Amino acid sequence: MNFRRTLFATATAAVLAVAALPLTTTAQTILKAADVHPAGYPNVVAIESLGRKLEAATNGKYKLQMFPSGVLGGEKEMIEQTQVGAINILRTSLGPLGTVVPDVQVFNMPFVFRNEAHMRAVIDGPIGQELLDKITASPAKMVALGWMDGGSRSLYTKKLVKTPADLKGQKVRMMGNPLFVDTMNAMGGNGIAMGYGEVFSALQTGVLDGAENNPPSMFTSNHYTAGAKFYAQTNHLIIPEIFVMSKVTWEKLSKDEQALVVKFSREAQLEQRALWDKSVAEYTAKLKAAGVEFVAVDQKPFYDATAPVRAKYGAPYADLIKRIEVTK
Ligand code: GTR
Repeated sequence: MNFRRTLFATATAAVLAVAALPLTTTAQTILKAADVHPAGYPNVVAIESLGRKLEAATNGKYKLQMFPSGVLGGEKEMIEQTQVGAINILRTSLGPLGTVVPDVQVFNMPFVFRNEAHMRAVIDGPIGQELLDKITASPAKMVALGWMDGGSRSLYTKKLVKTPADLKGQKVRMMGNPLFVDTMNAMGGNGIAMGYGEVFSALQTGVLDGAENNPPSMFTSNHYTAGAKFYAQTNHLIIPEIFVMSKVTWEKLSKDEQALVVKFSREAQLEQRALWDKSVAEYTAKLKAAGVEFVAVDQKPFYDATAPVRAKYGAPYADLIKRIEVTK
């Protein structure tokens, strides 16, 4: 065999080998997803499933890479990164989103929902879809993909709190949004806006006397090991959570790919809800086993004390609030 023939045969084999490679090794786009919660948390698990389904349905054209535990920053910073397309898919509370999309503030108001079932009925109905559409249509540069459950937020403090008077002088961490600082101040304490990732050391060093959250977050953030041993069931905030895609990313998808994202988002929402209910029970039990005392409190004084917050933030949305109230 002469040299030129060998060379030709080798080159042909190489071309054929490349042609036979599966699509996954050609142009794969990594979708960066981010969450403040750790791996294994319901919200993180559900977004990872969405990613796996999208990868399979597009023959590996898209692959989701999850950045959990706030490694890309707090929710405020992650929202900013999503707006410019540095994060492609973000799961966040509506809390910090309220400073960017004012229309979501109604959902951030204390005691706007009677209970979690009421909140679910609202987000599952026309109001929920309208709000997702408003976020997408706003200048926030995000496409709202779906809702997630965040349960009810209650107070956890180093000293037992049962009434607004017990909160006097207590420095309590709230999410970064003036509405929440106003809420804590109205409830009787001193609201301090702070990123989720800073709360643990602030509790340890005494910068904070307490914080507020749902049981899965209280457990997975380890806040209960930093001295906050009393969980007073005020249920003052029932804030749904959301997951969004950066508009920069969305606009690069074909219509078919967008339809796949919508379909898998719907499934992710349902998956998270099922996991959420289990995780609340599981983490409540773990907190109790670790010595956290769950204390039933009368919500009425906290509800009454926060009326001015609802009046202030709800004023431009009177019709929407009425529709929420009558939702069964
Ligand atoms: C959690 C919520 C997070 C984040 C966090 C916080 O319950 O899932 O998205 O908002 O609370 O308090 O910052």
